[in-house]
Amino acid sequence: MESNSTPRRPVRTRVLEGAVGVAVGLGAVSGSYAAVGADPTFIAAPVAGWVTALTPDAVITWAILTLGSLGQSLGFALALGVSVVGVGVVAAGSRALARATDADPLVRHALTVLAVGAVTLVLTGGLLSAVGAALGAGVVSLSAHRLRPTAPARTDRRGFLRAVAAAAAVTGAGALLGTRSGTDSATSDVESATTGGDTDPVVDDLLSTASARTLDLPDLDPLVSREFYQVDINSVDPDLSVAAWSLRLTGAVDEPRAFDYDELTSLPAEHRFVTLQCVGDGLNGKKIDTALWTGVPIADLLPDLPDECCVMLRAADDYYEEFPMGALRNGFIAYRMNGRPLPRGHGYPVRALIPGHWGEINVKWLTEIEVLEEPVDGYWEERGWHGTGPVNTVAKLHSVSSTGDDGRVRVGGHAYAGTRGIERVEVSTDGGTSWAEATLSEPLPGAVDAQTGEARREEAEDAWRMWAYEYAAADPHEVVVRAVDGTGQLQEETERRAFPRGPTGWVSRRVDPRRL
Ligand SMILES: Nc1nc2c(c(=O)[nH]1)N[C@H]1C(S)=C(S)[C@@H](COP(=O)(O)O)O[C@H]1N2
Ligand SMILES: [Mo]
Repeated sequence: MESNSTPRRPVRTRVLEGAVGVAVGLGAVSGSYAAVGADPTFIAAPVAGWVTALTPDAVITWAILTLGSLGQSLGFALALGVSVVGVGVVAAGSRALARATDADPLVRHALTVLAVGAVTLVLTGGLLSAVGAALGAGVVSLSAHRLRPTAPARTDRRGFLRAVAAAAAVTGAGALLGTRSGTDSATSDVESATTGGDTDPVVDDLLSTASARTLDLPDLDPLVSREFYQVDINSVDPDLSVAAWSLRLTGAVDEPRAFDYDELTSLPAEHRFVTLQCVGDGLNGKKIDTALWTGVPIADLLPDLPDECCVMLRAADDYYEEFPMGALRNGFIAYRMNGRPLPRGHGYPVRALIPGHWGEINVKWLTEIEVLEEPVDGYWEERGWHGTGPVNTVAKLHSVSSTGDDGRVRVGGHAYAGTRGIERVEVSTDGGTSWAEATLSEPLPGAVDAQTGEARREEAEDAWRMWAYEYAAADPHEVVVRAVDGTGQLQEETERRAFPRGPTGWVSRRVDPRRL
């Protein structure tokens, strides 16, 4: 037996013990994942929150612009690593403590398991997650150090190898179990909405109209996106229950109020096609999509909003965005998407849709509408963005193909100008010297009363259109596109990057007809 009077332990032993600690950490993180899946109580979720909070804003902005969703994955990978090492240090520390007190092998394990469980519980507030972490840690710790009373307290190479094997096994099992339990409650797939069989005939009708008005070009999303982009500040999204959810009206109001989910959904509902675009989108990027949303207009939910300058929307992920009251008055509170409950990643159970404005104020997991007397900065504005305003006008170019007829080229894409609408799209096939008008898809239908199916507007007030243009060309040339919005204003030509007010410029692309 060792005692605490033995001051020096061989370096090799200490290295092996540290490595076993990390393996125990891996077991704990995997155990937590096996128990709760991609849930906010998964141990890496709060750690990811700190990683984001401690990362300088300039780095976050750079990551959004240059790495896109890869940046988010890297951030989460870093959080996983920090969690593994952090729990590993706790495990190794508790073991060292047990050794110093000459505890017997069973007590040493128990102390490690308890320490890991307690730390996980404190970090996540999730009992199930803590139990999973403790079990995962226990399995690895037991593999490294056998329970026999005669077992040496020292970690040897064979113990270390057993720990690595156990950690690998627990990680594999965790990945399998956790991924199964952590799947989204709903999906934004239009396919599954339309083939679900239990969908609303009014919704079916609107989605069929959208598909009939879609211009059929290769590589292009239809008018209702097949997959909707997702951008938010979370590595693990909130997982809210309808029963516990409520929407509070607070701040500069005569009387604060709250609505629960039943109250909200018992109000007359409306279906609306709405496009969202992220202010961090690339000029010809794809962080722009359209869906059919069901919900309640703010004007029906809160007809008597006070005459203050602004509002702050707050959400369950501690996200907050401020913008003018006028924009909220035209807003919409959505709880269904393409005929299905709002998917978790898009704000389940309820999100805001603010016509014509950048995605960032379309707050997901919405819990509070705070009326303000003075403007203040929201989450992204505190980080240098100015993303609360109306979107810029843009025509994207995502489809270039040969029509099949010799020497004929067809180009196309989507065009969007928020509530200003698209008047026309112009295409140049000579680098911007001469321009021709593209064909536009018919506008999507306007808002529809969900009960009666009656139209409340003729055309969607905040949705993209598709454009297409066909021409003859034999030699390489440069295609440029630009949109004119519903007020007659031409899309801004000066190229500017997304930060801080959204990208501007005309999309152009070199086309070689011989390579199509
Ligand atoms: N609660 C919450 N709402 C949010 C965000 C967020 O991080 N948290 N991100 C915003 C941003 S920047 C955009 S572009 C849109 C994206 O909506 P989507 O993920 O449904 O496409 O959500 C907005 N709403
Ligand atoms: Mo965004």
